[in-house]
Amino acid sequence: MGGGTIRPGAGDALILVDVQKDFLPGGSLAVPRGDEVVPVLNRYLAVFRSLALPVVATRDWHPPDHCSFKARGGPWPPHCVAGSEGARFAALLDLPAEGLIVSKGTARDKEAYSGFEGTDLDAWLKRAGVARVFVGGLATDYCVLNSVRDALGLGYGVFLLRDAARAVEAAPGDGEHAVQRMRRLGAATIEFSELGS
Ligand code: VGL
Ligand code: ZN
Repeated sequence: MGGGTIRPGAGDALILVDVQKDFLPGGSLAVPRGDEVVPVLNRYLAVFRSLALPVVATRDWHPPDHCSFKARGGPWPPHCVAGSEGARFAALLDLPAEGLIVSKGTARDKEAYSGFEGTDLDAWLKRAGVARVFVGGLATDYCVLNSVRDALGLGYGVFLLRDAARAVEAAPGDGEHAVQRMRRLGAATIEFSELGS
């Protein structure tokens, strides 16, 4: 595999953020080139699975009248309504059956960009002995950024999977700014070729 220097091992977990149909091309809140993260995340998934390391998939899981939707004065078109087709994970994502699924943004009147917000993700990771998290998915400038920020604040080491994240870019440069912010906060950025095995 890679000739890199970062070797996932005991205490590491992979977190896939919101790799859901509504965030892919054709979806109601499509992230430009969002589909490109799927094959790359599958490579990371294969590594973590081969090492029997924990995998977590977060999902946006909104009620039909969520406060982030335009009809309620929010910034977004309706997306990832709980139980809908658009809320399903990308069909080609090789999610392990034993992985943890974390639903967020489930309360009608509360936005939650971070997978840690209003969920038991932190407790689950701590129980599993996780100290470092490898984070990729959608979108770099929203849910990835907020999840990485919270992970760092909670004391985890964080690797942002730069080749497995894409940004909404509501304003041009938002994705790059988010990456810089995550770096300033203490995240390391890696790509698959840097992973040792
Ligand atoms: C997200 C916008 C609205 C995300 C979720 O997953 O990054 N972005 N809801
Ligand atoms: Zn949302």
